[in-house]
Amino acid sequence: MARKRIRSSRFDSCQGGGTSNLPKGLPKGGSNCHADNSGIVRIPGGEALVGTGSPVIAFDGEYPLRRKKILPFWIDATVVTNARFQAFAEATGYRTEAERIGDSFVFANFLPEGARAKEPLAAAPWWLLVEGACWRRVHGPGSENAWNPDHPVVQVTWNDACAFAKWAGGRLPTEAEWEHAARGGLEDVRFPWGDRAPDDKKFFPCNVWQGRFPETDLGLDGFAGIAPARSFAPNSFGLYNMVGNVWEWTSQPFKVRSLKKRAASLHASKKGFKLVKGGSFLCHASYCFRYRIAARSGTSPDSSTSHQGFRLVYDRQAGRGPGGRSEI
Ligand SMILES: [Ca+2]
Repeated sequence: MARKRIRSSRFDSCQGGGTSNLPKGLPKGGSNCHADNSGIVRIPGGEALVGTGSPVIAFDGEYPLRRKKILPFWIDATVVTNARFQAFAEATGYRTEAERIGDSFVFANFLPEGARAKEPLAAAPWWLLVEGACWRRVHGPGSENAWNPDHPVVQVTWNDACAFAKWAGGRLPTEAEWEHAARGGLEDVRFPWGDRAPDDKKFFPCNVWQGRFPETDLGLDGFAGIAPARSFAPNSFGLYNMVGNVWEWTSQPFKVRSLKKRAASLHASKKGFKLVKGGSFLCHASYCFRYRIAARSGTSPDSSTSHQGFRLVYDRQAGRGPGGRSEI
């Protein structure tokens, strides 16, 4: 019961680290890297840009623009799909936190008829805690037919993502790695494709919301809801949907520096939250303009929703050299 209260009270109204809950007997990291290298992209190291000198939501800690040195790494071209997560679940017997607890957060517009929803979040009534919602039934019981192996896995907590990462031989990215990868070598740009912002009329480079939030998503970008992980044009590094579609967990805690005392107190309730990046299909410029590279938010590590996913990074290229390791 206490856990449910925590999940409910610590959920971030907009978009929503440690040890994983790995069951005994899981293989250690490294032994289950990808069978081949398709879908993994090498990202050059060097000086990564993080943040922005022109914040849109300064309260989130987007400012300032800073430079961080990073090593080369490999990253998934897409977020982890349902098919990959299913392989993990079948190989290990892993059950997500939502499966163990028995409920998860669902966007109200997608609630199937007959699904049981508890009280909505006061700060964001479009989020409902629904019994039986999990990565296999994203919107709750009755949504099984909406499950698609090519869609991003969602309804996974940070702890679930860490468990998957350990099995897959990867890890969640740092903010610097994530932003460096998202920029695709374009330096100080707002979006993975450049500086032109998506609009509601004719420029649809990613999966976000069109129309009045939260009443009507016109789906003018082709998707009124989640899109396949490999959709829209990739960035210059070949990475898909670095912004929009689903939020992505990172390895880091959510911290906001240089805030005035009053603003800092408003963030106090997010102690222990994890940093998430990229925004989702529910974002719109009028409400949650966070489908930008420098945008950021924080989510409780035991929260799961229908628009939260993740992708992994790897310190070594899979399938190369002794034991699947390779040199950097
Ligand atoms: Ca859309």
